[in-house]
Amino acid sequence: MRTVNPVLTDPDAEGTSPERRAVLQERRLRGVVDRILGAGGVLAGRLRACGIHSGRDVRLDELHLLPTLSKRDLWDHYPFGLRVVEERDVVCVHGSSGTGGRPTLIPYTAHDVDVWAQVMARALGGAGVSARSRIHNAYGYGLFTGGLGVHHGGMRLGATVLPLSGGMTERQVRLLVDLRAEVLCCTPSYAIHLGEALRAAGIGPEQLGLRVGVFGAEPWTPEMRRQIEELLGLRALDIYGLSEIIGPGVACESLDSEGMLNVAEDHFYVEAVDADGVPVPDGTPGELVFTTLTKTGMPLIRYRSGDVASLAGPVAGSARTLRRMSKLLGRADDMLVVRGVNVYPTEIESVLLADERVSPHYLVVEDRRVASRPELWVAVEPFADAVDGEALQRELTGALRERLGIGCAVTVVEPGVVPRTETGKARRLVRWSTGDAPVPGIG
Ligand code: DLL
Repeated sequence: MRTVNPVLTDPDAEGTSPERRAVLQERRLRGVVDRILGAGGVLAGRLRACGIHSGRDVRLDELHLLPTLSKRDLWDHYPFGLRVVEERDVVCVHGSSGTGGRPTLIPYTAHDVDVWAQVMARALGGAGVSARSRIHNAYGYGLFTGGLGVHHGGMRLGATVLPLSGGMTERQVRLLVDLRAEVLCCTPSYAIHLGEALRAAGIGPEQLGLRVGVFGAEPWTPEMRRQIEELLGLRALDIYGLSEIIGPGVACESLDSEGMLNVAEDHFYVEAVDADGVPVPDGTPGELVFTTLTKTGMPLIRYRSGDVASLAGPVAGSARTLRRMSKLLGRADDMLVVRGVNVYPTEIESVLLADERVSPHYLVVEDRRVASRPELWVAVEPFADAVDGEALQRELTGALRERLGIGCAVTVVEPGVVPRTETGKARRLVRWSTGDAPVPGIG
């Protein structure tokens, strides 16, 4: 296979040898442990309980022996109980609305924002973005880290950021045509929404200047990638992150990373672990656990992300030496158990969108109205009204049984029936225990 020689935005960080990086990681790990202990809060108490009284007591190759933190710890100490700096050192707060209406808030220092800008600049640089590029940024601006994360990184690169935020699709269509941005940043579901709006307005990809898209914040499959690339005429790359760690830029696919995402592991040390928290070998899916090596506002040691992916080394022979993670398989808590078979919604998406007739508007419904007999429903919208719904239903049911081993009830619904998101993250999975069907026509 041809080796691409990438242009690295930050060659010292992205291209150093793994051995030298490990030395840096360990030094930074000791530094962050000292900062946490010095602050003397909840996190310091946890470390002391494990016999750690100084940064010198930790080693990178023994990090996996420390206990993990999870979202529960953030909720228990809401809003800022895990902060390790004085309030006056906090320059902004981000977070996510979270599930069950419980927000997670993250305090950032100026140093944290600087690290964020750095990793986002690298991520965009790996997608071929340069000081000459225009970035159409349709990630939401707000507490959500998508909008401002891309904004910081784009500005750091010297590119021109167009801060569209989410929504007001008509205006976005207009500006995509008028300003001919080369780079589109938004959630993959909004990329589809924009693409469909462009198509409805009779605007083809050739009338746009788009070359590359950096899409993330929600799960999406290679099949969805194909649809986005076709709709918008660009190369679609995946970006991953979570506000607890920094936001987007924790990991990002580059033009040369062969479908996996380069982890900014000089700032965020990554492990993939099994259900007991024990690291799994490269190539085996596990829950991603992150340790922030340079954060100062709210550093986290061994934070369980809930996200499932596998890890790998760099592409052989590449100048980029960072470890990589696969596209996300799903969230540990999104795993569905259908009559004994474990399956993630993304695996269902792969089967659905491999069928040319199926649009990316679908919803998986886990029907738990009878707790002892959970059922799985999949509502799909075809691209056109003219599709033979019954045949499609039969064939998709067969494909899901054959490829994933699951029996579920596929329902083909009218175009426009599956709820859309104009802003924010698409909802692909609904758990249904009482009340009306989440989509008409199922149940
Ligand atoms: O979603 C940060 C982000 C913004 C990433 C823009 C990429 C682009 P949160 O709102 O805190 O942060 O949500 C984090 O979203 O734990 C994953 O479950 C999911 N997620 C993020 N990126 C991806 C991705 C931002 N590329 C949670 N693929 C994470 C799948 C993703 N899921």
